[in-house]
Amino acid sequence: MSTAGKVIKCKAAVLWEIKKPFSIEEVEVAPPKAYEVRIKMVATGICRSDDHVVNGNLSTPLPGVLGHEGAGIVESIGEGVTAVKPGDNVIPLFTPQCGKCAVCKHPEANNCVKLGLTNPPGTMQDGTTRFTCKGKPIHHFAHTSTFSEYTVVDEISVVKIDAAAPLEKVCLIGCGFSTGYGSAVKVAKVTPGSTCAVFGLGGVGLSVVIGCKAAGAARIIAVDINKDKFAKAKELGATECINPQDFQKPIHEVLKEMTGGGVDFSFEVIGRIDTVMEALSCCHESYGTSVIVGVPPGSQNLSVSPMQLLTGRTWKGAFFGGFKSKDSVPKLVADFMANKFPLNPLITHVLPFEKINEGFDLLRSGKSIRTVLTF
Ligand code: COD
Ligand code: ZN
Ligand code: ZN
Repeated sequence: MSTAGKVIKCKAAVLWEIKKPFSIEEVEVAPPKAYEVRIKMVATGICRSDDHVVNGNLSTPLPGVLGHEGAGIVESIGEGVTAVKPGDNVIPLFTPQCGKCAVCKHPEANNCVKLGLTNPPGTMQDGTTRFTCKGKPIHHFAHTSTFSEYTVVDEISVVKIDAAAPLEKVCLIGCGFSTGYGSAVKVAKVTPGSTCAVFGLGGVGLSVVIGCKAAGAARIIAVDINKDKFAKAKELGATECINPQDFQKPIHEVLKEMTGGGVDFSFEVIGRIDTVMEALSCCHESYGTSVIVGVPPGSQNLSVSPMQLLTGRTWKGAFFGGFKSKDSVPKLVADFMANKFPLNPLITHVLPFEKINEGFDLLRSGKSIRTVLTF
């Protein structure tokens, strides 16, 4: 029996308030309105940014359905939708691509004006929500809300991918992989033979390592305070691994000594003010490029001497690896299918969706890279 046009009752992980576990609840998911798409989720990864919402470091209206790294199948579409049809395999896009704004029309930029980063409304584009639980409206998160058996997204926040792609793997292309890989190949534009330093070896940082290797870097120095991450980093292309806690002096000095003056490209993939500064300082003062990938909590600001840049450094940052989401995600899926990069090593755990809190515990304890929840 078709569910199109009807309210669907299903399970979702609702975060009622910060610093509390997710509750698996029965929610009602309204049919998609015009230019909206309802998706049956098949798999979703757990990203640190979801945890930043739980611990209060990233603000979004609650109660809400989090999750932004998913893949699924279109269940039904609203009026006017042309980009996808029921039955299509899709990836929801936390960075939309409206195609009409000045950013979307710019050949390089990807931060579509519809992203609404600074003050996320927690709703669909029309200002209302499609989730209800116990009679209360439940907010959306990051245009995606993948921690639900069904979700509704705006047409600008979803893209069709190869029907043959394994959704329980390519869900990582919805965030962690693309964010890291693109930071290396698209934002920094790592060059063959170069030396790179990657701070933070979570799912995103390891994807930076994959990107540096794909771009032909000769040295990839991986930096993390958890040495258990080093074996995987080496497997994916890191040539050296260092733990800042093993040194008396600041790690940027260590890196400068290791590289005769500084690295060509550095990446901060942790989300801390101190490591953003270390990453900037470790790249060569005359020609180094440092890329900010992580976002430090709340309203923390940096204090930096202009001399750091006047000598010739470049300092950059981007969401979603600088990729225009609708244009790039299907291509990245095709590249994965063509074995141009691996995703399997990033997936350390697979759990049924109901065990979502266990998945977050694995991330918090540093035991997982990516847990994929399956529906
Ligand atoms: N020095 C070195 N390494 C450290 C330090 C430190 N002081 N502190 C932590 N680390 C290591 C941890 O041991 C861990 O291995 C790694 O840093 C972080 O990995 P994860 O698994 O916690 O995180 P990821 O890879 O899932 O995500 C990292 C981000 C930087 C993307 C995330 O934390 C973030 O800042 N998100 C906000 C940016 C954003 O919203 N992006 C868009 C959606 S993700
Ligand atoms: Zn993410
Ligand atoms: Zn746009």
